[in-house]
Order: sequence, then structure tokens, then C-alpha cells
Amino acid sequence: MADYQPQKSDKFTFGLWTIQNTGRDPFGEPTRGPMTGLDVIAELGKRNVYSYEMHVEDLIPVTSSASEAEQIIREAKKRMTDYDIKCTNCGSNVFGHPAFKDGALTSHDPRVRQYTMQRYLWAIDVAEQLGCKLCNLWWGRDGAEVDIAKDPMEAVKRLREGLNYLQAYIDKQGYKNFRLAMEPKPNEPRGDIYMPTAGHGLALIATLNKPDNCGIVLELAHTRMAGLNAYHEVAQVLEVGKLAGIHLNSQKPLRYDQDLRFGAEDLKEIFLVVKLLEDSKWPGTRSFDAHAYRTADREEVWDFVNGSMRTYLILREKVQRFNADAEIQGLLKDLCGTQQPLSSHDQLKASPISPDELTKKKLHHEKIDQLLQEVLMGVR
Ligand code: XUL
Ligand code: MN
Repeated sequence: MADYQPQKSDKFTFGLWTIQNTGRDPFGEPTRGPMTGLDVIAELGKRNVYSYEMHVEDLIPVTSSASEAEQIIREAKKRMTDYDIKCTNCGSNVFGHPAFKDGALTSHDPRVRQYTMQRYLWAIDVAEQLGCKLCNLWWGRDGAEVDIAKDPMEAVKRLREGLNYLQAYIDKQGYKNFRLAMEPKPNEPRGDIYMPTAGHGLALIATLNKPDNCGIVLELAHTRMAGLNAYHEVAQVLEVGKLAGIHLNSQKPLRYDQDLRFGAEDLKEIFLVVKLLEDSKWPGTRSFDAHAYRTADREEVWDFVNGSMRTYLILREKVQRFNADAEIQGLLKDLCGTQQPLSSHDQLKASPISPDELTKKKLHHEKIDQLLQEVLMGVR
């Protein structure tokens, strides 16, 4: 029996914020104490986590002096070496401070937009110092409740302008292989957030000055909050080569942002996502963006960390089992048919095709789905 122990080569990642989460919710105070970013880095490294992601403010308090910030970066680098852990995504928290109460990149106030840019430039500089090559933008406050107060076409222009401005900075600084990403989310904390799904994000990216340098960080829970199919969204972003990162977690559809531990809901759907990532040999990190239940104390947060990785490893093994199952593969082969290029338009028009004949083809959906369930339930 496999022991499902994570290895650095599994490329697991946690956001610093996921561990720092204190269990606060809109109706209740924190249920566990805070933890510094530096301590989170060390503790994750010890547990064979490959890398961490952060908002720069998770590591360096905004109120730090220049010398304090340098000291924290020095110490972070030391812990990264001591515990063999990398930084693979560094964005900025442009949603927490009340200055961002009506948006960051899309605020009407040019001073708020400039302050937002300052924060992102800082994040990009710190990322580069830590050897991190991705800055992900999650613009949680860029949305609206009072739609008449903000022109949504202007908002799209401002998001585009923001991404172009950051790209120009990366080019000016000569930061090699440094990429940007955006993370779609439909709502929360705003009533509606601009760029609610992966499709919206891809459409925005296509209009940037350097579209090839910007990808999508896709979060499964955000897709489910929109009531969409996470498997399909991941597939589409993967297929166009735009998957810059993935945030693995669980969520009951169409509810508030639950950020449940990966695997706590929707086992079949996340099996399919793991299958996609593994079968396509996607080289990115497997990042968990969730948090421990509010009922967990500081110690139990590590149960959440271990559980997330263990679930991924178990599902990865289930994928291997599924792929090696002769009966399942036989059914799939019959079901999926053979790839056949379309004949010429004239040939096609002249070919007799009987729809009644087509209807007779057996599709085995009952059987194949049951077999998948049995793999997942551990009896196959
Ligand atoms: C919020 C969310 C963020 C981003 C990072 O729902 O997913 O934690 O991943 O800013
Ligand atoms: Mn996320």
C-alpha cells in the first residue's frame, strides 16, 4: 500500500495566506492565532512542500521600513535554502485596505490606481529577488454592487491598462522569463467581480500588448461559485496553453467562497481535473488555495495541509489505475472512435449518411460512469 508521502518532485504549493488564515469570517472573530510568513515558509518546507505563493504583504508588512523589508527578504531566502522551498507566485493584496473599498485597478480615483500599481511593482521586485517568476493578479475589489456608479467598459480598459503597465515594467527592468497572470472569480468580496470566469479572462488577455506573456491562474472553487464545470474550464485554458497556475480546493456550487480542503466535495470532478493535469503532463505547480475549517486550531492547520497533498496523491494513483484498466480503456476506445479528417466539401455533400444508423451506436455511458465510480470508491 502506497504511503502517499509528498515529495518535492510532486510540486505541491500553498499560499502563505492559506496557512495564515485565522478562521475569521464575516460573522465571527478569529478562532486561531496569527503566524508570520517566515514561519509558514519553514513549516511548509519541512513537510516537503515544493514552493509557496504569496501576496508580498503576507511576508512583508506594508508598514515595514526599507531596512526591515530587506531583513525579512534576507531571512526568507535563508529559510528557502534551509528548507529547500521556492517561491513560485507573488502578487499583491490590493483588496484588504479600505483605500481599495471601491476597487484597485478599476477605481475611479487615479491616486488609488497609482497606489495599486506601486504595490504591484513592489510585488514584482520582491518576486524577482526571491527567484519567483510569476505575478498573479487577483483583483477581488474590482467589481461593483452599484452598477450605475462604474462604467463596465471603462473598467475593462483599466484592467487592460494595468496589465500592460506591469508588463512594460517587467520589460524595462529586463526581468527574464517573468510572467503575469490573472485569476478570475465571479463574486465575493464584490457583488460582481469583473472578469468572472476563465473565458472572460482569456478574452481580456487576447487584447493585451503582449498576450503571450500573460496567463490564467484558475481556481476550482471560483468556477464552481459561478456554477460552471471546473473540468471543462481547466481543459479549455490548458488547451490554449494559458494555464499559468491552478488553485486546488473544493466548494459547494453557487455559494459564498467556502475555500474547502481539496477533496472535501466533488470527488469525481476533482478526479477529472487531476487526470487532466497528469495525462497532459502539465509541468506547473499543484497549488492549494483553501483554508482549514474555522473549528481547527493552529496545530490542526497541518492536518489540512497534509490532507490536501494526500488527497492529490491518492487521486493521482486512481488516475493511474483508471488508465491501466483494460475494460475501461476498451470501452473508452469504442466510445471515442477514431480521428478522421473531414472529407472535402464536395465529397461530403455527395456522401449518403443515415441518421437512423448513427443513432444505433452504443455509448456505454451507464457502464463507464459506474466503473469510474467504482475506481473512486476503491472497489476496483
Ligand atoms: C480569493 C483567492 C485569492 C487569490 C490570491 O478567492 O483565490 O486568495 O488566490 O490573491
Ligand atoms: Mn485563489
